[in-house]
Parts: sequence; C-alpha cells; structure tokens
Amino acid sequence: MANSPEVVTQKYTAKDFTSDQDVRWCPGCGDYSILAQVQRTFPDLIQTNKEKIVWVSGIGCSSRFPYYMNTYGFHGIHGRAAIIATGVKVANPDLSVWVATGDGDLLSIGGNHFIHACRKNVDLKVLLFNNRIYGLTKGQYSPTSEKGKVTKTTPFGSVDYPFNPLSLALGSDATFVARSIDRNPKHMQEMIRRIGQHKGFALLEIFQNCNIFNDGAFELLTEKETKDDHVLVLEHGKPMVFGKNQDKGIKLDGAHPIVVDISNGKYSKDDLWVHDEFSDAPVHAMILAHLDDRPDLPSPIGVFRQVIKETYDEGIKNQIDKIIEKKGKGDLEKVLFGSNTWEVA
Ligand SMILES: Cc1ncc(C[n+]2csc(CCOP(=O)(O)OP(=O)(O)O)c2C)c(N)n1
Ligand code: SF4
Repeated sequence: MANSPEVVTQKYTAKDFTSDQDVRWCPGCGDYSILAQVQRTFPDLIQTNKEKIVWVSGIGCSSRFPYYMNTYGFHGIHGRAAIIATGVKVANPDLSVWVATGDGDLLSIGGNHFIHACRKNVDLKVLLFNNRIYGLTKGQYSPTSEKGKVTKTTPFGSVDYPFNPLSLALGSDATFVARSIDRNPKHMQEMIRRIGQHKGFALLEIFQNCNIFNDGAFELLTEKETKDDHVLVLEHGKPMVFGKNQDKGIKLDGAHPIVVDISNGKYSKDDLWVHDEFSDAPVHAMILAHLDDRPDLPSPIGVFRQVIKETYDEGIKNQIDKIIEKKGKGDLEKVLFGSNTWEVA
C-alpha cells in the first residue's frame, strides 16, 4: 500500500488481522469468504504497520466487517460510510482507509455520498458486498435487485430498474473500478491486492450470496456447470475469451459487443476485443459494465478501468501547506472573533 512511507516493523500473518470478536453472520453467508480473503491478502499487501489501517462501515450485515478485522475501525451510521471515511482520510492522510458496505448502505441511503466520493477521487478502498437485497433488515429489495424481484416490500415484484454500481462509479469518474465474486477466492484476493495498490477512489464490487434472503442470486456465475459460459475474466492486454472450452470471445462491432465462436475457423483470437484497463476513453469500461444487461453476454470480473490523478486528500493537504507557507499558520481565535461574526440577541 502506497499510503505510508513508514517502514514495516514486522511481517504479518492472516491471524494478525483476525479480531477476538465472534463472527455473527449466518452460516453459509458469502461475507465469510470476503473476510477470509481480506485477512489472507493483507499480510502481503500491507507495507505499513497495521495501526495505520482503518476500516469504516455503515449499517448492514456487511457493515459488521470492522469488528472482525484486528485493525482500527469505525462502525458508522447507515449510508454514511463513504463520508465518514472521507473525513478520516482528509484528517489523517497517512492512514490507509478501507470501507465495507452493502448495496443498500452504499447505493440507497448512501448514494449521494458515494457519487461525490467517486468524483472527488478520495483515496478510499471500497468493498461493496452486493447481495442484491437488504440482509440485516430481513429481505427487502435493494437498489441492485433485479426488476420484477419479489420481496417483502415488493410482494408483486419490483417495478423499478436496478442501479448498475460499476456504471454509476464510472459515470461519476471513479479512478479504479473492479469486480469479483465471493465463490472465487483466488480472483478476489488478486482484486483486493489491486485496489490496495491503487491511489485514489477504488471500488471493488463483490457479488455476495445472501443464502437466507436471496439465495442463488449469482448461481449462474458460481456453479461448476454454468460459470465458465457466464463469466468473462478480464485481463489487461488480453483478448476477451470465455466458455467451458475457451471457445467463445467478445468482438466489438462499433460500440456493440457480440459473442463470436472462435472454434470453427471463422473468427480467431485476433478478431476479439483486447482489454485495456488504462484506456483513456471511459466508454470501453462502460460497455463492459453493461454486458450484464444482456443475457446472451457473460458477466465480466476483473479490473474494468484505472486512472491516475490527484486525490482529494492530496489536493487539500497541498492547498493547506501552500497557504501556510504564504500566510503562516492560521489563528482560530481570530477567525471566531473576527469581523465576520455577530452576536445573536
Ligand atoms: C437511517 C436508517 N434507515 C434505515 C435503517 C435500516 N437498515 C439497516 S441496514 C439496512 C439495509 C441493509 O442492506 P445492505 O446495505 O445491502 O447490507 P446487507 O445487510 O445486505 O449486508 C437498512 C435499510 C437504519 N439502520 N438507519
Ligand atoms: S442475512 Fe444474508 S447477508 Fe446477512 S448474514 Fe445472513 S446470509 Fe449474510
């Protein structure tokens, strides 16, 4: 993690990141896998002492995450994880700040804070546990539930269209956008490493099974018989190939992605769309984010896009440093009792 210049004084193991708290998720919940992959990845990822790490969350099953990590943590209020984390980062720029949040927490009540953290490029690493349902409150539909979803709050099926979290993040200019799946631990570890290395706002959406209130929401992408035909693993610089026999590929017809067969001689890998996660044009990542809209296309996992630009916290720090250099340290008393104050009678 590039956040702190501090030298690590010890080599950590996964156990060092495990807290003494009882984990209170339902048996079989996908959240366990996310916790395990974070704890397994952190020893290699962390290039700072663990006292420099903070996990911030809102409210939800997923938001219990900070209790289970043996780092600093802040279990916030519903929908406010991104803005609390922004405050933590701006006030303490040398901390590595991570957010654990659910689709309700981040995109429903927290949607406003989310888009602004994206556009400001606050240096936060956000893990979105997307189970397409409200878990903690027992199964109401969420902003990522599919149209027609029958839940306790939509007994005849939801009539609204869901958010596509990656498209929302890309449209709000997030500088790192990626996706993984709870049932693919190796891939998730790699994605956690990648967001940990990014400087700037990084979103990792993780498809997470809530086996109590939305069981099987991602089964096409996780079951042995179907997953290879329904998941496209993105790799930078490589053509987009998928399928059980690696016999299908994605070709771009203008801005229109199509599936082609590369086993019958008509098309080869040379005809396929080559993934460029550093592409200047956000349109490519946006097309990828919308592959899920069509049942004939696979769901991509991996890094969709990354961009390097100044972060919000850097911007604020640089500005403060410059003003202090020019005008000297400020005097709060002077501001509080200066000419722009008045007394309320
Ligand atoms: C201000 C406020 N409104 C509503 C709630 C009720 N509430 C708690 S968690 C939650 C949604 C949880 O869903 P999600 O964020 O997807 O997390 P999950 O439990 O599925 O991990 C809601 C609506 C609350 N705690 N505070
Ligand atoms: S309700 Fe769903 S998301 Fe919450 S702990 Fe249980 S299985 Fe996991």
